[in-house]
Amino acid sequence: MAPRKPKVIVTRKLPDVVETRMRELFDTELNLDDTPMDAEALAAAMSRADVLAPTITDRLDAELIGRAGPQLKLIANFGAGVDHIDIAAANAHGITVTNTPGVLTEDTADLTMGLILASARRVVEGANIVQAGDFHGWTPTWMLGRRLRGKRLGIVGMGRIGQALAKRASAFGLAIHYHNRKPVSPRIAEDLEATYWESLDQMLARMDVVSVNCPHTPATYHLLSARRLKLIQPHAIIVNTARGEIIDESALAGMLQRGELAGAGLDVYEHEPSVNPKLLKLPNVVLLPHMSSATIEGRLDMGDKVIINIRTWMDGHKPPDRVIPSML
Ligand code: 8YV
Repeated sequence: MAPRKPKVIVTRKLPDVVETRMRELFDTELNLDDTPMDAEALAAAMSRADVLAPTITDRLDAELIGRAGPQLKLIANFGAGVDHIDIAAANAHGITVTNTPGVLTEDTADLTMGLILASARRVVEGANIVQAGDFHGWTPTWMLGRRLRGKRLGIVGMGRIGQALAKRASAFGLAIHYHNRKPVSPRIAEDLEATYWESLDQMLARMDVVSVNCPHTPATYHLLSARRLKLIQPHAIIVNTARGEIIDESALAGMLQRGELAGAGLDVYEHEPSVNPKLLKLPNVVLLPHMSSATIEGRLDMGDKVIINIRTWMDGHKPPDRVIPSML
C-alpha cells in the first residue's frame, strides 16, 4: 500500500505550475481565490494540516501556533523572511519551519538598485510629469538629480542581498560601505572593495545613500530609529527593500517632509499594507508595493524550494532550508 500523502494546506494562490506539482505530490488544499486567511481560518488549517505553506501575509504568532493540532509538523514558508512566524514557539511545539532563501536575492538586489537610481535621479517624478502632459521642453536647470558615481553607499546588513547589491552598486561607481553583526570574510570584502563599519552610527553619518538589507528581528526593530535617522546627512537618500519595521517610518516621513533627508525609495512599510499618509504626499519618495522579489522566475523558484522542503521532510530527512532561531 502506498504511504499516505501528507495533508498540505497552502494559504495563498501560488503560480499554477507550483500548485499542479503540489497536487501531484501531496494531499494539497489550495486557496484558489487567494482570499487572505484570518486567524480563525489559519487556526482551522493548522488543526488539520500536516504541513502549512504560508506566506508573509499570515501572522503565525505563539498563540496561534499553540492551537495547532499535534499532526502539524512542518511550516514550509513561501518566502525568505520569517518575521511573521514565531519560530521559537513553533520549534517548542515540535514544528519545523523552513523558508526559501537564495532564490530571491538577485531580483531583490536588482530592484534595490532600481530604487537607488529612481530616487537619486527622480525617475518616477519625471515619468509622472510626462504622463500628466506637463513636459513643455528641456531646460538646463530642470529635474536635476544627484550623480551616483563617486558617492558612498552604506549597506545595513551584508547578507546575500546586501552583497548582491554591493556588486551592482560598484558597477555604478558607488563606494561600498557596510554595517553587519560581523565583517564578511576577507575574500568577499576584497572582491567587493567593501569597508566595514562596526558602528552603525558612524557609518550613517558619512553616507550619501543608505540601503536597508537586514532581516527584521527583535534586534533590528527600529534599528534606524529617530535618533539614528538624524545622523544621516540631509543630502542623502535612504532605500528599504527589507522590512518596514526596521525604520521608524513616522520619524522618516517627518524628516523627508521637513527636507532633513533628500529622498527615499521604499518597497516595504512598517504597518503594511498601510503606508504613512505623510509619505503619500511627498514628491521626494518612490513608493513600491512590496514587489522587490516579484518576478515570475523568482516565484517559480520559491515554489520549487517549498516543494523540496516538504518532500525532504516527507522522506524522513531534515529539510534543507530549516530556519534555526540562533541564525536569525
Ligand atoms: C516575498 C519577501 O515576496 O521573501 C520575503 O521575505 O519579503 C518577499 O519578497 C514574500 O515573502 C512572499 O511570501
